[in-house]
Amino acid sequence: MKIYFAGSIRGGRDDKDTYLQIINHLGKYGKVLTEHIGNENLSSQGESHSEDYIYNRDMSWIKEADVIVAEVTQPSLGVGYELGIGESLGKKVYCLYRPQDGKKLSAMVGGNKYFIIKEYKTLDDAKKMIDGFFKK
Ligand code: 6IA
Repeated sequence: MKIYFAGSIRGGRDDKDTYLQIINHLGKYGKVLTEHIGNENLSSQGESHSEDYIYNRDMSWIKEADVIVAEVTQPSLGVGYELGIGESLGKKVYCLYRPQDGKKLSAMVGGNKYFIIKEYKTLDDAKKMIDGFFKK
């Protein structure tokens, strides 16, 4: 099982610890192609590769992936784009969202019935949701 995990980079790195924990948990179910997203040293400037290298590598990983799992709490253009590509390629797309006061998930994600969207409060909840998804 190849898993493409998507999480904000230039959109902001506030949730990087959560990404790391989710990535580690996803590792129980398959190979996470995008382990670098949880890297605590990866800043909002991203990796030190060229932009086109990153774009082409990520696009080929999405094509290769069996499933896309995204943490969508921190709004990110890149994550939104990846979700849309995942849908157009017919990939399963599973989104985890942590509701926050005064903020709302983009309607282009929240309103799209193609995506499986799960709201969580704690990391333990998120892990249980992931278990439920992969054990089906
Ligand atoms: O718009 P964002 O940067 O928040 O988009 C984040 C999403 O796009 C992640 O899910 C990644 O899969 C992908 N992505 C975007 N930028 C990068 C990146 N470096 N490195 C790895 N994945 C990325 C960005 C820039 C760097 C050359 C300085």
